[in-house]
Amino acid sequence: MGEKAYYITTPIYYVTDVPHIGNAYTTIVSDVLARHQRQRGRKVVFATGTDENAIKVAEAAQQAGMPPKEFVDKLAAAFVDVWESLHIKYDAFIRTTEPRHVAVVQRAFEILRDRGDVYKGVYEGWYCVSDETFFRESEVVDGKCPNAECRKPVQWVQEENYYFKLSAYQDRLLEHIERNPDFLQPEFRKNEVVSFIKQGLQDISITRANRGWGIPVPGEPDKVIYVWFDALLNYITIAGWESPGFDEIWPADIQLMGKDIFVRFHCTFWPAMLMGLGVELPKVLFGHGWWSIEGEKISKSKGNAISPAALAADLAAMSGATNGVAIDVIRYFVMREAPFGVDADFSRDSLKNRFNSDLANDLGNLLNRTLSMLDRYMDRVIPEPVGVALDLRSIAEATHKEVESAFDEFQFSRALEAIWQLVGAGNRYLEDQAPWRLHKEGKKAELATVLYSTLETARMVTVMIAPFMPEAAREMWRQLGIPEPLEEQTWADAGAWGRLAPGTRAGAAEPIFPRIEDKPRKEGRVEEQKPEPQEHLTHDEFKKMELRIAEIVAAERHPNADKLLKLTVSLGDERRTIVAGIAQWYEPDALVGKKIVLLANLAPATIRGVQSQGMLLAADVDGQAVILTPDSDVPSGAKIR
Ligand code: ME8
Repeated sequence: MGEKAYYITTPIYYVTDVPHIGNAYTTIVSDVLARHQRQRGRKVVFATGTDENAIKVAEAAQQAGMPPKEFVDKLAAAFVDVWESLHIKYDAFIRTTEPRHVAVVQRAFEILRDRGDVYKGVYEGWYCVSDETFFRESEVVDGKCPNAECRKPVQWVQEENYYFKLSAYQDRLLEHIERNPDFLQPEFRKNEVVSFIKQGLQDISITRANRGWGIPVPGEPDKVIYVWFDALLNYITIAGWESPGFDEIWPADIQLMGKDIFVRFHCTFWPAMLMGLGVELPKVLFGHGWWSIEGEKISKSKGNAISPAALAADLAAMSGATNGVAIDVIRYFVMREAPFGVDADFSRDSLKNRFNSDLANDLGNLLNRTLSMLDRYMDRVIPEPVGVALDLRSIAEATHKEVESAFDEFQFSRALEAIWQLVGAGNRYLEDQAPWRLHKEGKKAELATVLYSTLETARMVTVMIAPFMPEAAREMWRQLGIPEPLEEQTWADAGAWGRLAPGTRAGAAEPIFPRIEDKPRKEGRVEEQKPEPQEHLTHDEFKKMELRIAEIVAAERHPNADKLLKLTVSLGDERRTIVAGIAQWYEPDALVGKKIVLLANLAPATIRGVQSQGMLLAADVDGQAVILTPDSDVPSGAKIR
């Protein structure tokens, strides 16, 4: 037998519409996990697909005025395209209308019928087409679906149908859950499952009258197989059930889904079906939380079922990042914003904040500043370090272990937090070691160690974040100038300090995550003030001063004066050059990225041949200048009042 693959599944999505950020979420998480496991050297089978035989799919086709087959072909192709655009690299894609799947479903039906697990009866009860779920009378709420995410009217159904003997599996299910503590995750949802099962399981109708769409019951073409019986089996169709090699894929190592389809379908019906078929149960079923958008439920009727690609396009336009990087930012955001398992909200503000602080500032700075210094001081050639930055090295090694254990516990946001602590440590190290000073003082050996250590940190970070942001990581890798392809880097490489080869030439430093700048806010109305006593500045006089926050985007020594620096500052929507007399206390490289207070409407003046359009404010501490910076992140251009 070959090596058992690490098998990851997503739900297969109904092809009623193109994917939105909600479906994209489960698929992104699965992709991140798959990429990480590939780095760990596992053979991975990551599967996703489309659920096409549902009544609601046929209804959606009708509404679109298309024959159902044509409709599902079109939408399945749209799913494939969207996944590709989101950098999803699956190993298998299944459509439930494929003959290989139809054969599995019919065969499973026959086996269970032969065993007596499937029997004929008359079904009379409520059905929700939107959720494709049967409900008991006691569950229906005012004639509506009891699922809080749905609440659509239910229909009364009366048909001769086949039933699956779910009730017979109650005790075995509870026993399996008890004996396998990792089977259902997160822990808090397991309790929900246990109490649902303990309430008593009823047999479940698994056929419907054939209305021209679905998988026919073998030998009874007037009936089709219930879509959930059909859909759940996709997971073993992909693995090649009853074919040689099945054991090399099945059981699934983790099956991921939202909480909406966790308890009833994946934790009850599915394992009972597998028990009936004599197939091993999956190792882990994970029911994650629910995303809302700007505090509201995602729904087509509200028009907020945003496509992730549209969100990325907005982000790219706002920041100037490439589209591919913007996609990765969306991936990063959903993985970082909430611990895996709990509900979360998607808001454009929080996306923008995370982009600016985590990516443009923290990660961007680590790479960009270091590469610019490498360019200026060492002609971009990675130096041979003389010593080892012991603290940084031990933080990097500890981070590597922590990320690995976070992945093993499916705590992806914790993995990212750990990586960002390393990014922060790298940035602090740079500040503390002040390579610009080492350069000035001619301390070549120390400078080599500092730049090498920071770049080595950036290398390790790049490999660790590659599963989350594959394209951005590739761009970082390119700038680091490492010749071996990023895709070939193993998880061990990510944790092994010292792999960065001295002597290689890095690329030019180009910002991968350009900061999103807000337009300065419009001035509000200022209330009338009483005249101030003469010796003070009047309010009107103060009002004349235009004090604003600006970001230093470039800094260099003044060509004609030792004590002056020439700074390029950004006010959000404009850039200016200013000349500041702070060269004795500040190195130009240490200033880039800092926010300052600028007197913006000072008359322009030419100082030693360079025109200065404003004045930087600094405190005078015993004759030494200390520049003023805002206490928290303030957009460039913001007015000071
Ligand atoms: O239920 N937040 O398909 P579906 C988080 N075909 N996740 C969300 C989400 C949200 N707001 N909206 C959707 C089906 N999802 C069946 C599955 S499997 C054998 C059959 C994700 O198209 C989440 O994974 O309604 C949820 O479980 C799934 O999409 C539902 O997709």
